[in-house]
Amino acid sequence: MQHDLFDTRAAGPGEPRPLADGAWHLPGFALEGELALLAAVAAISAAAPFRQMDTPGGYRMSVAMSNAGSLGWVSDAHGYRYATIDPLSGQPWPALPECMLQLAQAAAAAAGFAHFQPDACLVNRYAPGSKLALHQDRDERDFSAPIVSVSLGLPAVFLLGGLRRSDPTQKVLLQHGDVVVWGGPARLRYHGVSTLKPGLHPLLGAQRINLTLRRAA
Ligand code: MD3
Ligand code: FE
Repeated sequence: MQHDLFDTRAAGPGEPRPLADGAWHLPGFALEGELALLAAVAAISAAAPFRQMDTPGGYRMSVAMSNAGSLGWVSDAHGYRYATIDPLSGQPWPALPECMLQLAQAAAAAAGFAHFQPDACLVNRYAPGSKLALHQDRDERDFSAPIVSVSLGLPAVFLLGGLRRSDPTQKVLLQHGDVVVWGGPARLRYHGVSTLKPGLHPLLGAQRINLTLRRAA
């Protein structure tokens, strides 16, 4: 068998790589637990089905979303907010799966953020053609907590901007199993996801799933 010393993907997760001040890319960090994560996503979406939310500006998002944890992010004609109840079911969101909590805490610690206590996991589902416009995540109470993102399925081009919407963006390819920790000065940077290209992932088929673990309250 041929091994490439410089291919961390073949050897499993390597060192966190700095993406920006406060942002750390952990390529392949979620690979070891991928099957547990996929089972957890299936359980979440069975209780709280993926749905395309409406924006206060009157658009329907192309990304379909669900949530786990004591709080879930919702958007409708009235605005964006965190809510304890899934408006679709009238029930609390499913509990944050232990495998997601463990992964998020381990990734945050590897990036230098000790004691990360997420209470929300937003689950985004991209079909080919879906995209996420440039935005800031600022509906959380405490911006000193990082956000941990986990990419599963088809690869996507992630766009990382600056603190102003007009700042230039850099492209980062996020692949199945990649984790990124966004904290400190990176926490309020604008970011988005380019239109997902068609493809078939061996485990997930024609989709990309992104988990973002957050401290919302
Ligand atoms: C940079 N999700 O759910 S994850 C989101 O791939 C979101 O679905 C994207 O943006 C996705 O809000 C990107 C990477 C990410 C998440 C949160 C961030 C990057 C971030 C917060 C601040 C800066
Ligand atoms: Fe975001």
